[in-house]
Amino acid sequence: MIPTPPDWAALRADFPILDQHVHGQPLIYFDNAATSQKPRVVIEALRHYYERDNANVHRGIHELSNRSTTAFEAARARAAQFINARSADEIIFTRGTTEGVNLVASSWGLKHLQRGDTILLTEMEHHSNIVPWQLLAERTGAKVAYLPVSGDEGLLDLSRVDEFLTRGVKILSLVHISNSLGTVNPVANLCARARKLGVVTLVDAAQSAGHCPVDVQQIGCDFLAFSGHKICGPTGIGVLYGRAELLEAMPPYQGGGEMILSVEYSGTRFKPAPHRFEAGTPDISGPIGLHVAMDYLDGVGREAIFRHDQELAQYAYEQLAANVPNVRLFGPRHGRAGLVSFLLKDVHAHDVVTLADQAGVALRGGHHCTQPLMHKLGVESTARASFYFYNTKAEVDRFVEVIREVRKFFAV
Ligand code: C6P
Repeated sequence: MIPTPPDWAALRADFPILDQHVHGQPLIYFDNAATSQKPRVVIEALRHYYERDNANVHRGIHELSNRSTTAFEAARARAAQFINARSADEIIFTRGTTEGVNLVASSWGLKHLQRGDTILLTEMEHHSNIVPWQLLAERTGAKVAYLPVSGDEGLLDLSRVDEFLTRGVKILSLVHISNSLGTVNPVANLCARARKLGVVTLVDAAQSAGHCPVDVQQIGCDFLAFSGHKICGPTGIGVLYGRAELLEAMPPYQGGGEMILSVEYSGTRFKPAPHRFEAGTPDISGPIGLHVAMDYLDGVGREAIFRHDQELAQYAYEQLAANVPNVRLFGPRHGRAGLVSFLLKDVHAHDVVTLADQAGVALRGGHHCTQPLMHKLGVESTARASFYFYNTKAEVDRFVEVIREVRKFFAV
């Protein structure tokens, strides 16, 4: 049976922020890779929490604390279901993808890495999946290697995996969907190859978790991190999945309240995972809002979202290529996720983004926290349009028209 496609226009109406003018023009929000907008149900959930249920979790015996704790732990169970983890105990709440990677690098990394070991990344990683490993390498004497990316199409050079994925590698940490290129990496395949060699794996799902089905058992990774704010949830909350066997053997990341079984002046006994990794009062409204966001997204259907975003990106790519002379496009020609990175010859990306903003189109310009990749591509920055399910083909048409006007303005 062919599923009925979602009513995209009705879904768009769930996002109050989209209904506004910017600089006198209807807002076209194409900066979804930076952060997504929030549907009314998520905003309402946060309001309800603060108006009715706000209390600290895991501590109080009173009604409001019980309500908060129940909602907080229900969000953990929902997050496990969202990525098909085997248990809610495999879900650690973090501040976002960045903190998830840092947690693994600090806790697992300091315990397991030593001089001469290799941390394998790819050349298309976000800084949050480079810098924590470089810090760890400095502390342990391990080295960092990068699986190469080939050409402007920005695909991983899979012919070189065997050369890089060797027994000296202790962890392979790679991005699922590139935020600069839109490349979708074959993470299940690479994790399977890593597992055969006993290499631990981490998947950065910042750009995938809310855009396509993500199943940690099918991917076969040991860790996976994502951010709530990119998947219709609040800022300041993220999820780190860790396979139970690994989490149980990992030391705490931070010390403080909530993560202990007992404390004596002489030492401390820690709670099991995941609580051992959540010191102090957590973000409570964050998981509650995220729970509603995950329900909302799965109500829409992440397969349908992926198809929709892909279609918009492919359309945008082709329209830019066909109608804008002197445009340089980055990332795969086919099979890209929902974003397009580009440059106009002799025009700085920031100028493109500034003029687009005047026309009501929100883009992002810069290195997108992938500076090494930009240098590899021989540029300092790109302009980027990134889509979500509430964006429309008509908006892409208007965006292409605006980019044509920008080109004319700069006479390139
Ligand atoms: N990319 C972008 O505009 P945080 O900041 O922790 O929520 O997410 C970090 C992160 C990690 N990995 C990837 C692939 C990402 O895209 C991001 C965030 C934003 O592309 C901000 S630089």
